[in-house]
Amino acid sequence: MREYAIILAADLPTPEDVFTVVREVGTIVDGIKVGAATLLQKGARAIAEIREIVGDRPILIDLKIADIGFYSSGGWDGTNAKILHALQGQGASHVTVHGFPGPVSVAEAVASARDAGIGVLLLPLMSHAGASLFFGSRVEIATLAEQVFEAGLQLAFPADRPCRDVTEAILLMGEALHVEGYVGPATRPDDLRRYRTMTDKPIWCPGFGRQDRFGRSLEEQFKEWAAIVGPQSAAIVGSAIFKADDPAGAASAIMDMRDRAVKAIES
Ligand code: 3DU
Repeated sequence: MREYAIILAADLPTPEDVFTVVREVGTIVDGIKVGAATLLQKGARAIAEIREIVGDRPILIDLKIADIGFYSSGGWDGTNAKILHALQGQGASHVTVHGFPGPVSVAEAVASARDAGIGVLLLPLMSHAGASLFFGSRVEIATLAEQVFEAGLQLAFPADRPCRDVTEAILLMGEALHVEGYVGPATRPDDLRRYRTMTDKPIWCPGFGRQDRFGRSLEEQFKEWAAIVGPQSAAIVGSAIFKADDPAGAASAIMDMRDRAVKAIES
């Protein structure tokens, strides 16, 4: 995948609207994010149809999977495995998975996604207002280690790394379980900095434009995002592209903003 990728969140009300914008913008941007609403309406075949338009660009399926993991002698047999099995062979490259259901749920998602040839992006925090209410709750590293042990998993955590809250516990779990990357809020630059102290993996960031709460322009947001997360990253952009009068023009302008932000870092 391209460094500093721009991913279109194709969150439109009908599959027809989704395909109109993907045809218009899908080869300008670096990848597409497909939501649960589109899959509910059109079925998993929507992924194959988008794949035909965008070639080998990444397609992220944003299901935010948060169900049980269950391991028996026959292997992983919880609901997460069933969801990921249903995605296998459809053309998805990445899927989003929640971390708060705990290590067994995430371990099942990572193992099942790997079997399906799909990369897991874990969510340690979200971009919307109020998201830190629960994600910011205190968790001690000893509690995390105890729960992992009780679940029968063998995971190694860095001995010198304290854990402050749910967000950090999910990041520690993601590193120990070898997820492919994370979703991180472009609306919370301080938290993105915190992610970068804990992982070198790709961070895919939603929250550009309408979700910004600092009064930054899109250009300023891209500059800050690129400087914090570095090349192993993606910006997930939805309404700033598809709600524009000219989505193709808006997408091209955003690609230019990204290029200027990267240039500013490199110069
Ligand atoms: O605000 P936008 O229109 O650019 O859309 C953002 C997209 O990113 C949307 O699909 C939403 O479901 C997703 N997302 C977040 O906004 C925040 C998260 O923490 C995770 C995903």
